[in-house]
Amino acid sequence: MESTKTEGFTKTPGWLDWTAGPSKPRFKLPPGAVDAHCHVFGPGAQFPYAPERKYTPCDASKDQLFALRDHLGFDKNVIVQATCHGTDNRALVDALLHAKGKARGVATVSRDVTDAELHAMHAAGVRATRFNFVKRLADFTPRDVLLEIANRIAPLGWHVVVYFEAQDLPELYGFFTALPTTVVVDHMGRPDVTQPVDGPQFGLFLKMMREHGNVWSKVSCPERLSVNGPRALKGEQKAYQDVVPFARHLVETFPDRVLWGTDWPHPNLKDHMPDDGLLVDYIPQIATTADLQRRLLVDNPTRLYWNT
Ligand code: 0GY
Repeated sequence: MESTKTEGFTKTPGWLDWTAGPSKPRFKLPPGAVDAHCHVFGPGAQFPYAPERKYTPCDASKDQLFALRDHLGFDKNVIVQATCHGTDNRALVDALLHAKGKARGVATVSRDVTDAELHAMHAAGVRATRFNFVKRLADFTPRDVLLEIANRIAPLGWHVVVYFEAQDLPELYGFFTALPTTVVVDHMGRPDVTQPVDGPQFGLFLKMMREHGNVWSKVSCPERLSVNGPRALKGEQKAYQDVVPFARHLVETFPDRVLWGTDWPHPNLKDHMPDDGLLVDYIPQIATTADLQRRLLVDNPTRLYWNT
């Protein structure tokens, strides 16, 4: 696998490219394991980045993603539309159509998407739409528009994936818990891991999961949430120790509503680019038994994304 350039576009200054030649994980993934959060970027020459994007990444193609999948030992991918492609889902759909049934997708759609477009995306393997509330990544969309979209996609059996910062959850809580579909939260709602697991911030997230059985969480992105991550990377068993209690608590409390993904090619990381092999080796720290690992990596994503 080779890291790439971005043909025809100028990368955001300071952009960290994904790691070429990741290590082989020591942790052997169970058969049928799904990387349930990853992206494709372009290639920009074929699938141009959206004019409204907030960053320009390095290219990360479907073939490079599939090579990573095989190298790490995953069976399948859930590819999530990244904000650098806006509501133009062509790169995502192209990847799905070339995945031989081994990928499903999370698209981003606007209110003027047609029923025919939704059905075509469904046929390609899209099973969800993503609402992004992270202000550095996406412009504000009114809640009534998002609700309208949720009501359009619900009859297809799709769900909604949401991405937000923990400090915004109090304001978003009512909206999330009124959505008519399953709601999957990216990266545990981005907790501040210097605060306690049983403190008020993560407590609100736990309350949402406890009281709303349709809410799921990705226990992904320790490299994004960790404060001491880069240093911890030197000892793989201890990698991202400060994030472990949060993810492990979710896996053990809600074993049937958690998902895990690499987040390859890791957009917008500032300090370090993780070795995806070491990220896989983080999994047994948060899912400590074979049963929890199978639910997290196989049963849950298969039920959510491959049931139709
Ligand atoms: C992630 C995280 C990020 C980016 C996006 O769609 C995106 O651009 O989700 C981020 O910058 O935190 O899940 O890939």
